[in-house]
Amino acid sequence: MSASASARLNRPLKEVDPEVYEAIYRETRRQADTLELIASENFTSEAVLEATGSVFTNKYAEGYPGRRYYGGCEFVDVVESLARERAKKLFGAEHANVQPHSGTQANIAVYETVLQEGNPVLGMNLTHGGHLSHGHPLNFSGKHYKFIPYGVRRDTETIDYDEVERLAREHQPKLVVAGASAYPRLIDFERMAAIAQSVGCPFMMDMAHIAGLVAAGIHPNPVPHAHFVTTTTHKTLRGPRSGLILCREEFAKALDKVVFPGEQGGPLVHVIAAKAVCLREALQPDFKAYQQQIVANARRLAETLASRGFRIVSGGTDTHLLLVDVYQRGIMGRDAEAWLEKAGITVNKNAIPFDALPPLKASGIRIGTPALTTRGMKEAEMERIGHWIADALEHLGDEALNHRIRSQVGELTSQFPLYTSRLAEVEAALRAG
Ligand code: DSN
Repeated sequence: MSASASARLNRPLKEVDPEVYEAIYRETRRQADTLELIASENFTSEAVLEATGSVFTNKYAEGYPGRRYYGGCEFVDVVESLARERAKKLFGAEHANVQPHSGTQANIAVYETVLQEGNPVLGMNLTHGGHLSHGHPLNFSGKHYKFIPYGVRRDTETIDYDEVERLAREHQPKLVVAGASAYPRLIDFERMAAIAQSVGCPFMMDMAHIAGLVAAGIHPNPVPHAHFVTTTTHKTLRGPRSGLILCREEFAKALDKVVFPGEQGGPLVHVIAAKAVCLREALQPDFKAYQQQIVANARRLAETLASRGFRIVSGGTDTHLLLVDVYQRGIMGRDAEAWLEKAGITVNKNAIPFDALPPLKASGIRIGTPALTTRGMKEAEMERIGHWIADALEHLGDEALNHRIRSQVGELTSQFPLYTSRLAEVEAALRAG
């Protein structure tokens, strides 16, 4: 390489693009200095970040290991095979496809594998905790298939399996989909599989939120019960932002063909490498302790908020997340989210079952513990945070109090440092000008 080409390739980001460099720095600071309680977020390891930022981003690799449409894929094959084998081992699956770029793309791939346009499908109602890609009318899923939504019971706020059974009998679906993005309770996989079987269709479980809990064996595993299991890899599983699909061998060929060439071109090999890393991390013994702590933390947070008079949807949690009915205290989810953000506490507004408010206002907030548990926080910290949330919401508009909570949040986050070497490096560079 000529000296000038080498100089061009090796210029650091802060010189090439100071605006992006600064945004990355500020985002790293934001993540480190606030309390991240968005249930679907987490902090990946430096190892995962390193793989995500690797030279595999340069590589085209359409096809699958050993059958590519490009030369130079021998090391791509290594990382994709590692990711596939680790995913199979971790979840006890017969087949894994690690190429989907996201959970939604993983779901679309399953739909395309087993459904024809317009087929009836059962999926959980978004407003009861489901996901956009489980049949929302504005989403691909709702536009191309006839999704029939099921939900939770009014009294228990847990899935109404009798309703699922009744809807299955009535609509004879070609696929039953389970899984949720705001449901704090265990899902009865056996019952859902039996319902699908009773009408002769496959059962798909989207375990995006709970994949880490499942991997650690502290949540029932859907794989023995479901024909397809989809997931994202960046939530409780703590990997890069991406997706994957597990399925039974009988569907492997058809599914692979739908993912490529059916719906994707070149896979994101750098992200597949990072998925391999996170799956290896999830196979280590300490991952189980981490996942157990996530659940213990969510429970303590729920208990603390309940002790302050906040209604917890379904009365508590079995998982990493809880839904708080803030509107019962006269506060819209939208306002709670904004006010807590000012105090350095990041949550998201969320519809609660049978919500009287539209989704952009929402009666609830969703709170999750995967990210703070990654930082090493335990029950004692959850109790403090629960009281700060209650204090802030009980005194909505009290700027002085919110400011005091923000300072205490800052003190707490500094005791649980995050991405310190990254921050130190950038801060040294900024000081040096
Ligand atoms: N948007 C994600 C969540 O926050 O749950 C699901 O895709």
